[in-house]
Amino acid sequence: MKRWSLLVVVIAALSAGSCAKLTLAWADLKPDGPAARPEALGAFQSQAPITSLEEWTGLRQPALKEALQANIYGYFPDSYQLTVLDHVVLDENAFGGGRLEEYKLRAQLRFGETTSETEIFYMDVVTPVGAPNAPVILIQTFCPRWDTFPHPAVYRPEGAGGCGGGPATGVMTYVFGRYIATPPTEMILARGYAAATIYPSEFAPDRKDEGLAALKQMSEGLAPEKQRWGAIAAWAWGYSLMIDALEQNVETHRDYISWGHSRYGKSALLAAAFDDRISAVISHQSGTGGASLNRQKKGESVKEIVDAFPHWFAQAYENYADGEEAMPIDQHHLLALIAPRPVLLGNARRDVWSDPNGAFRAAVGADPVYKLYGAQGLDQGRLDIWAPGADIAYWIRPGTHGVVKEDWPAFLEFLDAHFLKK
Ligand code: GTR
Repeated sequence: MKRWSLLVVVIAALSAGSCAKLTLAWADLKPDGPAARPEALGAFQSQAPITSLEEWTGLRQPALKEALQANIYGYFPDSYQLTVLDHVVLDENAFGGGRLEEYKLRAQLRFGETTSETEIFYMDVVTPVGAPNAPVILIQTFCPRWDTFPHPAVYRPEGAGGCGGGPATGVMTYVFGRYIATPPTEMILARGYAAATIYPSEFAPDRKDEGLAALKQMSEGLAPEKQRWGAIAAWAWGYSLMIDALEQNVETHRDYISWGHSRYGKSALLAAAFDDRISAVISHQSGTGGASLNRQKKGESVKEIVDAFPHWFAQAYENYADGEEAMPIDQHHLLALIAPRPVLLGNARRDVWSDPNGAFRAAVGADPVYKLYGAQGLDQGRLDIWAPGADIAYWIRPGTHGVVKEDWPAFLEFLDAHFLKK
């Protein structure tokens, strides 16, 4: 596909939701709306309230994971195996001080008795020179990886377009911010972090028909059709695959941070909830199906998201379109499963479509689980008190949906507060 036509597709996809539906509304900076239900540590299904950490990890965590899969995201594979088909160093000194490597990957997965495999996909990793064990920020975005890490050695198929480049980059960044397609890799490296990226559409396409077909092909052995995984779950699994690739032949433990904006903010949270190897999460403007509560929300409803993106979630989520009150779980449970690990929830005041208040209410709802671990949890009573060292750090800035110039400095401040002290 030519660059301009791909750009049109990307902008149309993005505009279909948040951008076109931006209102002139502002998120209230005071917490607003009812508390998250059911309480994270309260009675749940047939379970009595949780009174100890043992009960939380032994009983409640598995019940919540089951409920999230059954009602919202669909099921992860029963088992899987990643194969590194190739691994090469592309440049010993890229982006002003990073070792750039490329991995060629494929995963075999099993649902029930049926095995399948993904398409081949690629991962690029840039690590600060001389710091092979630096914490790694795992990045997934809307853009092919040659846009995430623009470097002549990063594989770009003949004639392939992308999100950016030339005037197209100008349009994208004007609408969605300086870092929408390309993160500040030099800044990330200079602060002592490595970064890895995949373009998850390579194995779970972010397009309705192709996406649904690929998701089905990969999970053919799953019996209940309505609980087949959606792309958000497949992308979340993609974060685990990235770690698997990075862990091969490595003996030292590294910290991994799942990073995602918007739809990938949803999957970055889900990845951490299901994969303990993720040490922290940066989930920016994740909205519905991410950090924002389903019940009594402002912005995008369950009906709006499942109508616009039928390939993102399990069909079971559609049961709650115009019926959010009937949901047995809500998004504070997703955040609670990440406890006690640090999570940053990024928001913007004019991005009411993503419901900053609903995300704050979810953070308040997850907080008792952090406290159960003896962690500090949320350390702010309003949306606009930035506490990067808190375990649930809630960031809100002026402006709209996108990744703008003040976002990455805030993300790195959060990481420094949690990882430099180690
Ligand atoms: C929108 C969608 C949001 C958010 C966003 C994005 O269209 O309504 O839930 O995920 O896309 O990913 O940019």
